[in-house]
Amino acid sequence: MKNTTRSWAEPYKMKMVELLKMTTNAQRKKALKDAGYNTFLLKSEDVYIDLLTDSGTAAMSDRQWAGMMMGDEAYAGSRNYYHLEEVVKNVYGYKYLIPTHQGRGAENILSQIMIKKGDIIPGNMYFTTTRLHQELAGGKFEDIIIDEAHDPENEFPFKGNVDLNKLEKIIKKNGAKKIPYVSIATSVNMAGGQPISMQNLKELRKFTNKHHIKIIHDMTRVAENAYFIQQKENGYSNISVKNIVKEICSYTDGATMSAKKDALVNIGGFLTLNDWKLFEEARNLVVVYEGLHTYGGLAGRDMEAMAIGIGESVDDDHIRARVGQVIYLGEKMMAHHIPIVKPIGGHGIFVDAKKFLPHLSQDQYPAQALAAEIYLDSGVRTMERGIVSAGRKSNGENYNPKLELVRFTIPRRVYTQAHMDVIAESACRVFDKRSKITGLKMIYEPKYLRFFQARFEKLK
Ligand code: PLI
Repeated sequence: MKNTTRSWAEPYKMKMVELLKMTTNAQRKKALKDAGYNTFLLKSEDVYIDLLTDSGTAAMSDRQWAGMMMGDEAYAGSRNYYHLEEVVKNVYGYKYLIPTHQGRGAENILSQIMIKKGDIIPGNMYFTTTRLHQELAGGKFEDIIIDEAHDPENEFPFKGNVDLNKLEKIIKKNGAKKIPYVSIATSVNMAGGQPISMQNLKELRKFTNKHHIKIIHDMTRVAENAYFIQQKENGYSNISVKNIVKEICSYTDGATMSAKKDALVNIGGFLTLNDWKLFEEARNLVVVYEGLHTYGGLAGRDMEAMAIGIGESVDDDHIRARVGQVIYLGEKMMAHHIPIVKPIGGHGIFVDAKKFLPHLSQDQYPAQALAAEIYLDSGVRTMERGIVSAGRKSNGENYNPKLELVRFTIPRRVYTQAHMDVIAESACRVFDKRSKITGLKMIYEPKYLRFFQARFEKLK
C-alpha cells in the first residue's frame, strides 16, 4: 500500500557479494570490437554494471536459496511442482499449470495449441519472442496499443492500454473467428515498461466477451504493472499489490510467464490456463518440447525457488523499492536533459536514441551505436530496443519501429544507489559528446531474433 513516510530504500540487506572486474578504456575498446558492437556478444566478465536485461539476473533471497535445498528431484510428481501449482493458484488465480524452462517455452506451446494458419493475434505492442512464436505457428501479430505508446514524450500514465477501436476494426475486417485470443502484456516491455490500467483491461474483457475471444496475458512483469495501478489509478491507492495482481489476472483466460523477471528466479517460466481442454493439449505438448508436465524443463529446486519468489514479488515494500530505484535513475538522467521514454516505466530507463543522436538515420542503428558507446565509456552494458530488435517482416522488409531505444534495464535486488549514480554519470558524459558518435553497419544478420547475434562495424 502507498507508504509515503520514508524513501523507497531496500527492504533487505546484503549477505553475500559478487566481485566485479574493473576494465580500462583500451580493454573495453577491444572487447567491443571483438563483440561486433553488439552488447549481447560481450563477455559478462568484461562488464562492470550489467543492465542488458532484468531477465534471470535477480538476486535470490535467503529463503529462495533455502528452498533450493528442498528440491525434490523426482522425474515425476515432484513436491516442488505441487507447491508451485498452489502458489500460482493462490497468487494469480489461474487454474492449471504447465511449467516451462522459461517464457518462450510457454509461448511456443501456447502458439501451437491456439493459433492456426491465417489467424490474427492482436496485442498491446509486440514482443520479440512472442511475435516470432505467433508467426512460426502461422499467425500474424497486429498492434492494438494506443498511439500514445509510440510517442516517448507523451506522459499518459497508462501507455500499455489497448485501443478498442483498433481491435474492433480488426474484428470487422477479419471476423472474430480468425482471432484465437488477444495477447495482453502487463508492463509493456517494448513501450518502455508501460502499464495497462485496470479500467482498460475491464473494458477489453467486456468487449472480448461479446465476441467470444479469449485474452492471454503475458504476465512477465505483472507486479510492476500492479504497482503503477496502485500509485496512479483511481480507487486503488489502498489496495495491496498482491490483490491488484489477482484482479488483473481475473480478467484474462490464461497466461505465459517468464519467471526470470518479476518472480525473482534465474531460470523458469510457465503456461497457465483456465480452460481444461486447452490445458490438456498443452500438457500433452509440453512433453515434446520441455519435459514431463510436472517439471517442464526445470529442476525441482528451480520450481521451489520460483514458488517462493512469486510470493516475494507481490510484496508492497519489495515492489516499491524495485520501481523506486528505476525512477531514481530516470530522474537523474532527466535532470541532465537526456531524452528518455516518459513516464518512467517499471523495469528500466529507455533512452530515446533518435533524439539522443539526431544526426544518425535509423538504418545507421542509432540505438545499437549508443549502447556500444555507453559500454565503451564506463563498462555499463545496455541493450538496443529499436530497428535491430524489431527484425524483418515475412517479405524481408525491416519493421522500422517508431521507437528506437536503448534500454538500461535494472536487475532486481542487485545494484545499489551508488551504482545508479555511476550509470547516470556515464549517460551524461556520453550525452555531452553525442555529436561525435558515428553510426554502425550490420555485417552479419541471423535469420531469427537477429538482435541476439548480429554483428556490426563502425561507420567512419
Ligand atoms: O526470456 P524468456 O524466454 O524467459 O521470456 C520471453 C519474454 C516474454 N515476454 C516478455 C514481455 C519478455 O520481456 C520476455 C523476455 N524478455 C527479455 C529476455 C528481456 O530482456 O526483456
